[in-house]
Amino acid sequence: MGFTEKQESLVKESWEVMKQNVSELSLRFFTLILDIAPSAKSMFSFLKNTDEIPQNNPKLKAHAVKVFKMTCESAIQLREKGKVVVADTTLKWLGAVHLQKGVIDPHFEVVKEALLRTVKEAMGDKWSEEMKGAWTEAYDQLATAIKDEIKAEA
Ligand code: HEM
Ligand code: ISQ
Repeated sequence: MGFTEKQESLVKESWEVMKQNVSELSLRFFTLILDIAPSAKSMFSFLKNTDEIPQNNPKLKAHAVKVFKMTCESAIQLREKGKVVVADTTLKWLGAVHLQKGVIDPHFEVVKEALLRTVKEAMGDKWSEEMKGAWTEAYDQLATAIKDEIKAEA
């Protein structure tokens, strides 16, 4: 529960580093999702009719960046407001999108694993158990909010 100042700074710090390399990391993040759960591929509209993960797909990049950013920003809001808040959109809308795409609870574990591995690879020496804990907490809070919304709308 909760999100400490230290955790917030760890998430912010890693996001600052990852920002510089966001195209590559977005692709890596998505590749990891499909490595862990190949069947998830068919859910993504931007991958329909392609056999491979497009190496330079602007839609894929934009989506993946949003997910990264949202996790980071909602972590910050979590400290400031004490609840999950997402920018540009609403949790209701996020719930609706994921419900419609057939996203279920176990998928969230897949995305979590892929996210943590992406951050780990990106941070290299700076990666620590504490940083892992911070990203885990940030992601779990956001994931729980989306899952609750999916359940409310289903
Ligand atoms: C769409 C975020 C978890 C699959 C989206 C969109 C956002 C988002 C922002 C809308 C993208 C856009 O229209 O620009 C998140 C966040 C997650 C999460 C923050 C976790 C905290 C998941 C999981 C899955 C998933 C677990 C299942 C593997 C999808 C799919 C779409 C989508 C299939 C629709 C993409 C399309 O074809 O247009 N997600 N997502 N998401 N998400 Fe997630
Ligand atoms: C949407 N939701 C979750 C994860 C994603 C990764 C890449 C592109 C879109 C995504």
